Amino acid sequence: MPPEFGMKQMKATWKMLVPPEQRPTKKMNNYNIENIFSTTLRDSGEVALVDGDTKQIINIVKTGYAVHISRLSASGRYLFVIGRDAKINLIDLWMEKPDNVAEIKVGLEARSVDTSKAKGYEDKYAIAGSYWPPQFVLMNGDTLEPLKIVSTRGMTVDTQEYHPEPRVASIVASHDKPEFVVNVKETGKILLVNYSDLDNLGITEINAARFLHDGGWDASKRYFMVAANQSNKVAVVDTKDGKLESLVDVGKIPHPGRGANFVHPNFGPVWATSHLGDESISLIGTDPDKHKDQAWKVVQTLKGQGGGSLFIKTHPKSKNLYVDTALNPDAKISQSVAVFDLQDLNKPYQVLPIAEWAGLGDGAKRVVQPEFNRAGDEVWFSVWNAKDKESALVVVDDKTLKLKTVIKDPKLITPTGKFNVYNTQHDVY
Ligand code: DHE
Repeated sequence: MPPEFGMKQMKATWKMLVPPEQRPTKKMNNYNIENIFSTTLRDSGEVALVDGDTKQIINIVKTGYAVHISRLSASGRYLFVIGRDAKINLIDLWMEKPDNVAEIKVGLEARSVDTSKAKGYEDKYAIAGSYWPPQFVLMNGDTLEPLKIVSTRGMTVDTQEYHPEPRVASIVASHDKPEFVVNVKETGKILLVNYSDLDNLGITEINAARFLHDGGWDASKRYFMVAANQSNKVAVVDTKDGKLESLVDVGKIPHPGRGANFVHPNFGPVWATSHLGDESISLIGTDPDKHKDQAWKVVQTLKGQGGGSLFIKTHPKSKNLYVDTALNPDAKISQSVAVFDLQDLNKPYQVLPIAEWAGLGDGAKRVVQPEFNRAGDEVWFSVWNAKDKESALVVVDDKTLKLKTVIKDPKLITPTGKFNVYNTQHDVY
């Protein structure tokens, strides 16, 4: 059994590199910070901050081991990065050269981090969930000082047996209420953690389904849609009423990332997920007011290039839906993406040979995680190669589906996730 990791251990790892009073009082650089892409460099334990306007690397910032995701504070000033080793880095984007200002280790293994987004709590708190120990911790938003740790050990949702190590998967902050949505994988419970009073913490425990993993908001940001991956379901939580809205059967092992929201030509607003286990893309109706009959039902299933899909993406200004197949065993499929026309979903998808466009040498060259720029007119892909091989970022013009730019640099080692500041801050997807 690995050791526990409580307040004492967390405090011992907590480093304040630049205290808040020594930080800038206004933005000290000329970057358009809303269009910076925090790019995971998985195997070098760093993020590359890439200027979305000039396509230049602003800084390479040291982070945790096998760094995983980035999230933004409500104001867009602070960037939070978490590694698999449960190390969190707090990066201040107002600095002349954005860099780390604080760090902490919150456990031995972790995947998720987010920050308080509700009115009156902007930039106030951060939260991180860990795989080990099974717990989440609330921290000060501008210092990472750990404030409160909550264990997630408990009973499973179905057979109601004790689970000693239910891992914390995705966490998302409500924009409307002082609440974090915390998804506990093995117990299948979704916790709505109200952070308005840390001493009398209110937690609403919602029964969903086992194996909760990744997810995102519907377009209205009222409903959180989360994959219960090995259950082949998507759980829908109504964060306004604080209850489970529905459990929707989808394809095999849904893996949405944060999913994709768009207006279906016949069925109104939908949220979409692709799958690891099959080639399907499930479109779920999300508008119970105006499209009651379609709400929380799979209204259409698209057929993509194959299984092994990790991420799917569109943008409110885009007419395209991009579906990667990064883990498909066929190199032709893992090195390209499918693009569906949102105005005519019955049209065959187009295939963009992203890895070929990157013009790299040999290697796996998996094409992973589409991410839009601030304007919503470019979509960025990582071409993820091994650590000792060349990788790249490929930028595609969303209107023409033509190659716009290839970003290459010896420092871009194993790029995977990319987090556009504005889109991540406002949950635009
Ligand atoms: Fe991830 C999100 C867990 C492997 C890239 N990944 C997530 C989330 C979880 C998770 C719980 C949701 C976080 C949130 O929203 O708060 N990931 C895991 C694993 O347990 C798993 C399967 C195995 C592991 O050893 O970690 C795993 N993930 C990977 C990868 O191998 C990926 C493809 C490459 C990498 O960088 O490690 C990868 N995961 C990502 C990315 C996101 C993510 C890019 C965020 C997507 C987004 O658009 O928000």
